[in-house]
Amino acid sequence: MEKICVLGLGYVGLPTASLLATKGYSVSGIDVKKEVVEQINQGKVHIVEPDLDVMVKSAVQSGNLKAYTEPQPADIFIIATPTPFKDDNQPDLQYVFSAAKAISKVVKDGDLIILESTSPVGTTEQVQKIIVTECPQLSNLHFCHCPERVLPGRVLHELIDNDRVIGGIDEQSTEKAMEFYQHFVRGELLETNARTAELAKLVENTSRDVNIAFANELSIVCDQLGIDVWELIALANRHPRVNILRPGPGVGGHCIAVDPWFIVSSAPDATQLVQTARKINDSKPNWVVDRITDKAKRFKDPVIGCLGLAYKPDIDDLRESPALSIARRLTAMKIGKVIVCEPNVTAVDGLDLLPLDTLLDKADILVALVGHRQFKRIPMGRLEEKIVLDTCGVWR
Ligand code: SAJ
Repeated sequence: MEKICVLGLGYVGLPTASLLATKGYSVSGIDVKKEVVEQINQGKVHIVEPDLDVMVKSAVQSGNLKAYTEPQPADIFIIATPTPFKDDNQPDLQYVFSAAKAISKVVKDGDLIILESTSPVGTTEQVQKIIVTECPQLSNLHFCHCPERVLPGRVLHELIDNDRVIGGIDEQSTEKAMEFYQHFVRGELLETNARTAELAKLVENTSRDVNIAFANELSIVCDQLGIDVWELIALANRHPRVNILRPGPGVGGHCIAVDPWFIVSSAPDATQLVQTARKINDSKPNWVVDRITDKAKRFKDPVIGCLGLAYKPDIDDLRESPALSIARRLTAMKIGKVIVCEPNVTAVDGLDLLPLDTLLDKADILVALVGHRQFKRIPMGRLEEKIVLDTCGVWR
């Protein structure tokens, strides 16, 4: 069976490496962080994902998965390093490019290099250029983009069951990658070229961003016109070909708020809609803070209770969370006492976290920021005599 080398042992790389190891492949997992490598070699995990601990442990115990800080020779290399963006909204590809450089040291003729990291159009070709320049003696290398599409919290299930887009830089590369993925993916494998595969992934998340921006804009329109946005959307969605998404306090997480910028950076003049959607979603937390400030003016010393900090319901992930940024801004503004309930997190620096019951007793103004299931169960009687601002439709 082929040897696999997975570069980047994060939310995508580690589940992929351990899944392949349990399927019988001999897998080396590479990470630049020494402590991550040591932990994995002891069969332990450094990220929270259902059932991943069990899979990594059995992969390591079977001898099929071993972690290193430097790439090992293999037949197939999978790059799953992060692709963040810089302050000027330009993609930061340094981790992908350094993975490509590292692969150059061990790659041989016949090998397949797969880029799974979400990347701007043309990145797979750039990876090819780096490796071919470093290894002029090699003449038969294959390159492919196969974007990851997994939802945090369901990664192990979605790695197997999702359909996958597979785009090689030439037909032979696509064929080789198709043959590999068919060993462990139950979903359909969809053949294309590398540039289309790159844009397809970006477009999936951008489509959501644009549609959420529309819902967010509607919530502002409705606020001005005195119309209930939830009732409005429910009515409009009864049309058989309309499906408006849900407004919220903004868009968080590390994908949907990032990927549209990768399209903008490649085609700045042709992406007015995408850029406007980003601006609308990024400015929604400000709008929420302004609404709360207005309401706080009615009190001398208001207690503002924030419900939720995570970037979406029923998870503990605070990355790029609009709820967290709203709670922090309100605290810094000192317009009253800010208290917070986040059932999935024990403590957050600089914020006063309280149990739900205590928060409900104390708050004059109640701001629902995340639709956690605990909040949905709050009896309506507990909301009486409070000013309630439901930014995400918890009780709808
Ligand atoms: N949100 C709304 N209104 C909605 C839906 C979502 O305001 O109607 C907000 C959420 O509250 C959250 C943000 O958008 O702040 C993003 O949440 P999400 O659940 O839509 O997406 P992520 O970022 O957790 O995961 C996405 C997934 N992409 C899609 O659903 C198209 C996942 O499949 C991708 O693999 C992942 O991004 C990624 O890595 O790109």
